[in-house]
Amino acid sequence: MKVKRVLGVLFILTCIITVRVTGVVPDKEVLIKFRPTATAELQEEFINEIGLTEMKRIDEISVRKYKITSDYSVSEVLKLCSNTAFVEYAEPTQAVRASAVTESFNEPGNEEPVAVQAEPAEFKPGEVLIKFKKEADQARALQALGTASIEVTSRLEGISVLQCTVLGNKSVLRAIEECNANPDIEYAEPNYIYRASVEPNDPRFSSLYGMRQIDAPEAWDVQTGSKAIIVGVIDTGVDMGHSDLKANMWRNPGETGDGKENNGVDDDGNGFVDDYRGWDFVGNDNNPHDDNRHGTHVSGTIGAVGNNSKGVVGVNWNTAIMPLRFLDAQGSGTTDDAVEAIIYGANMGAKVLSNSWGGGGRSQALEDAIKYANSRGVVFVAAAGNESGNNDRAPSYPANYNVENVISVASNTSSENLSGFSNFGKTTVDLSAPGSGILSTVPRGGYESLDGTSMATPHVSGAAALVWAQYPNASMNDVMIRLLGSVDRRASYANKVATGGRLNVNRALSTNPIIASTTRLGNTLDETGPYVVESDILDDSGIQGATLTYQVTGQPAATVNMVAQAAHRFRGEIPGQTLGSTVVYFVSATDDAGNRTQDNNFTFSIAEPSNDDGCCGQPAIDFEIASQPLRTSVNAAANASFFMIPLLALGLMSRRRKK
Ligand SMILES: [Ca+2]
Ligand SMILES: [Ca+2]
Ligand SMILES: [Ca+2]
Ligand SMILES: [Ca+2]
Repeated sequence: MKVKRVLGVLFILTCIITVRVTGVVPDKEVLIKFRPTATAELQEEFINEIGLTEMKRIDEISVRKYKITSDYSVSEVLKLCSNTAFVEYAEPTQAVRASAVTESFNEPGNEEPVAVQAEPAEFKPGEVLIKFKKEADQARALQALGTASIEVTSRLEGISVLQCTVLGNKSVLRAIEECNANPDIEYAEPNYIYRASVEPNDPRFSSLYGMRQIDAPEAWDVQTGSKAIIVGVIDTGVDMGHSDLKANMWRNPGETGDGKENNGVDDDGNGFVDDYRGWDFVGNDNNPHDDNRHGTHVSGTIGAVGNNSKGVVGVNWNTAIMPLRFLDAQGSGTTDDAVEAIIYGANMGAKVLSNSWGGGGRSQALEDAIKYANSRGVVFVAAAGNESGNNDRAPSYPANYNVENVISVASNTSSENLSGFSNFGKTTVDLSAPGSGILSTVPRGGYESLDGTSMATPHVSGAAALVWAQYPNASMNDVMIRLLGSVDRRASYANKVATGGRLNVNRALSTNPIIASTTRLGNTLDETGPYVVESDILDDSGIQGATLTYQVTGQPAATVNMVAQAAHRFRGEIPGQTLGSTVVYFVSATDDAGNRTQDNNFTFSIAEPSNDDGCCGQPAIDFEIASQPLRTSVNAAANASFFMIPLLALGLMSRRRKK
C-alpha cells in the first residue's frame, strides 16, 4: 500500500475541510486503534509518515496513545486516520471533568411543588425542620415564618437547622410546601421519626440526610459492608490518611508485605511498580493522593469508617476503596487516563467503579474500556451530569454509554425533588440518589458539604457494594436488578429517570422478591394483541411463581401465570382488546418461602398512542383492580406509592432506537 501518496492527497483535503474537535485538547495527543488487518509494518510506516510517537499501549482494548511530533494538528491527524482503511478509530484525548457543583447553587424557583409523601406515622405532627440559605436575609426569613404561622422552637447547632412548630390547623406538608416556595429557605422537611435500627456513633451522622433517605440505617441492621468488596473510585485521588477513611482503603495483596510496597519491583507483575494502594494515572506513580477534594468526598459517601466515634459514615462501614486518580488538582483529566483507570480497576478485582465525572465527547476507547469492565462483571456507576439537561436528547458521557453495566445517576434534594442542577432522562438516566448538600470527608482530615450528581453517584456505588457484601455470589446483573428494582417511586421522579424513583439500599437487600419490570406498555391501536409484559424477578432463594394481573375497564380482573424465560426474565401476556378499552395491570411474585411482592399498577389504552417522546405506561396509582383484594396484601418490600417501573432493558432499547 502506498501510504505516502494517500496521505498526500488527504493532507490537501484536510486543508480544505475544517475539522472541529470539541473539548479541550491537552498537548497534541491522540488515541488510535488499528484494525487487525494492519500489519506491524503498515502501522510503522503510517505513524512515521504522520509523525507520531507512541506514548502508551492499552492492550486490553488494543488502543495506543501517540504524541504528534509533526506539524499536523490533532484534527488533521484524526481526519487522516478516518480516511485510512486500516484504522478502526482515532480520537483526541478529550478533557473530562469532575461533576461536583463547586459554587453554591441556587435551586431554580420554578420547580414543581414539593412532593413529600412520607407516611403520617413517620414524622412528628406539627413539627418541621428548616434551613435558611447562606445568603438569606435572616430578618425577612424569620418574618416570613411568622406570617406562615411557623414558630422557631430551637436551633440544631452545627448544621444551622431550625426546629419549628406549625401553629393552628395547618398541616405539616402544607407548611413545608410554603417554606419551599420561599427563596430564603434552602429546605424544609418533616421531623421524621425513625424506627429502632442500628445507628452508628459517628458524631456527624445526624447531618447525613441522604443516609436516612435511602434507608441506610435499616440496611445496617442486616449488613454494614465487607473489606472483600473492592470499590474503585475513578476521580481526583483520595486522602488515604484521613482518619475516617484510612481503615477502609484497599491494599493490593501482591504488593504488600516484606517491603514489596517500595522495592521498585512490580511484584505482582500487573505492569505497575509498587501499586500497593491504587495508582495515580496523572502523575503515573503509586501515590494516588488527592490535591483537589472531590475524590476524598466521593470516597467518604461510599465508605467513611462507620461507628468509630469520628466524623461521618459511608453507605458501607467497612469496605475497600481503591483510589484510581485520573483527574488532576483542577479536576481535569484525559480519556486515555480514564481508560487505563477503568481497566486497572477491572483487572485488580474491583466489583464497582464509581465515576463522578463527565464531559468531553463520545469516545470509542472509553466505551471499549467500559465494555471490558462489563465483560468482567463490574458495575460502572456514573454521574448523569450537572447541566440541568435531558440526557435522552443531549447525551452526557460516560453516563450515556450503551453498555449493560452502566448505571446513570441523577441527584435529588432532601425534600425529594430532583436537584435543580441535575441532568435527567426518562430512558437514559436510571435512578436518583441524594446529591444536594451532602456532607463527607475532604483532605487534611476535614469534612465539607458539596452538591452535585458527583455526590449522588457514590450513594449508588456504595449501595452496590453493600448488596455484594450481603450476596457475595450475586452476578453483576443480580446487583443491578436489586438496585433498580427497589427504588422508592415518587411523582417528582416519574418522568425524570427510567425507574421513576430514588435509591433505597434497604429494599435492595430484601429477602423478598424484587421485581424490575422491563416493559411498560403504552397506548396502541393494535386490537389483535397479545400485549406482552416482561419483568426481571430476583429472590435470595428462589421464585415459586410470578403472575400478571390485568383488568379491562368494566370487566372482572384476570390473573395469568408468567412463564420463566432466560435468567431472571418472566413473561406474561394480556390478550388483544377492542378499540377504546383501557387496561390496568401489575406483576406479582412469590418466593419459595411464600413471601410475596406486588409491583405497582400501570395502565394503557387501545387508542391513539400519546405523543410524548417517552415510553409507555402511565402510572395508575388511583386505579383499583376490582375483585382482587391485593392492595391490602402488598408486601413490605412493595409500597403503596409505587408508581412507575421501567428498567434497564427498556432504557437500552430506547437508546438503540435513537442511534
Ligand atoms: Ca504491581
Ligand atoms: Ca513492589
Ligand atoms: Ca466515621
Ligand atoms: Ca426470599
